[in-house]
Amino acid sequence: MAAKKTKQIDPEKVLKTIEEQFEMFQILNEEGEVVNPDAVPDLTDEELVELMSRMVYTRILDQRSISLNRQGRLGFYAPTAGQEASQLASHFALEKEDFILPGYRDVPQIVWHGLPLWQAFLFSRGHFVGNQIPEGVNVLPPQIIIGAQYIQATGVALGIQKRGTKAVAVTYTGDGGSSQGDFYEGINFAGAFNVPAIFFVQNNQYAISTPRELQTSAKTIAQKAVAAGIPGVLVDGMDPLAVYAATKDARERAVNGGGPTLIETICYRFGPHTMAGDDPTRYRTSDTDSEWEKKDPLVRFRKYMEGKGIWNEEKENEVIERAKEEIKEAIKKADATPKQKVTDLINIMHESELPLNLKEQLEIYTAKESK
Ligand SMILES: Cc1ncc(C[n+]2csc(CCOP(=O)(O)OP(=O)(O)O)c2C)c(N)n1
Repeated sequence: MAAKKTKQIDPEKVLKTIEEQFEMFQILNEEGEVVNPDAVPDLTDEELVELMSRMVYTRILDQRSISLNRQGRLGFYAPTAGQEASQLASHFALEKEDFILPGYRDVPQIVWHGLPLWQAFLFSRGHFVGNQIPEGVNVLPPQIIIGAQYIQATGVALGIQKRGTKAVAVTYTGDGGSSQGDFYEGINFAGAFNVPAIFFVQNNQYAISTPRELQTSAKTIAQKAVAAGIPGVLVDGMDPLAVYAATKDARERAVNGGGPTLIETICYRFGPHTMAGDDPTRYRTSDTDSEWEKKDPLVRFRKYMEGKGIWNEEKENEVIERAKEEIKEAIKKADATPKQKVTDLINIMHESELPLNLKEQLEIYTAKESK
């Protein structure tokens, strides 16, 4: 018997239709010109100056951190140059009561959210004081397990929802992180419970040496939001105004009961993956580097700000000098922190009574350390 004819669905057409919706949102082009006037966010000149100052400061922090690492004065460090718009303009759209769940490269956001810089340096050294977040600073320590912070962010957002506070949980991972199971579980659960969360994928083109093209055959990472039933946005991550506007919009939606958003920021890290020894020249060409250097978020924003008459070399130098001074003080304070001891690690683990085996170890190490 001949098969009954059913109406044919064209899955390829469905996919294409979805992909076509994900155009990259941009406000400032590479020349710092406004290409999307209706979308320019409502920021005062003072706020624009503050955002530019933070971006310049963070570039200096990156340069200083790299050289401190080379001198053996910092431990783990993941460079941030190139990602300032993605990191700082997104953070600029947040409020103090929002919670940030960073990845290891997202130290700038948590510092601007209130983690003292000297503690960030201690985090880099693997010192436990680096992870003792001051009361009232709503950040979690940087996550090393790729993608794990997505599930935790959903949990934090669920907590915010249950408390009924007007805040969001904001988390960041990379393009590589979007291949992890935790990524899908996090956004799916967040969608199912309609929690106030913003999920960032900073697509800096590489997961260490693995190019974005090998992570997924999806044309964009933002479109993965569709399967979770939540809004997804594709943003030029080298454009501070676009990143700010997209984040502000997602935050508004979240605090007003509209649920989570996935935001993919297209960006590039100018430096190596970390200071632990990868050599980007083995997986990227200098032509690719130069193409992305033209998109540098600092250059683009500087042009825009100078065009408005609210930024100049003198202002920039002031920020650079202030950054250098504060970094010097912060590293001094980190140096002055007593070295961590084995007994510290045991003592900070348990609030209540220690289990027997740890009690024994505590005695052994207390004796050793007192010698
Ligand atoms: C679960 C897990 N698998 C593997 C690693 C090792 N690892 C460290 S960084 C990294 C690449 C992450 O790339 P991406 O998510 O794109 O972030 P980026 O470093 O580019 O910001 C990997 C695989 C890890 N830390 N955790």
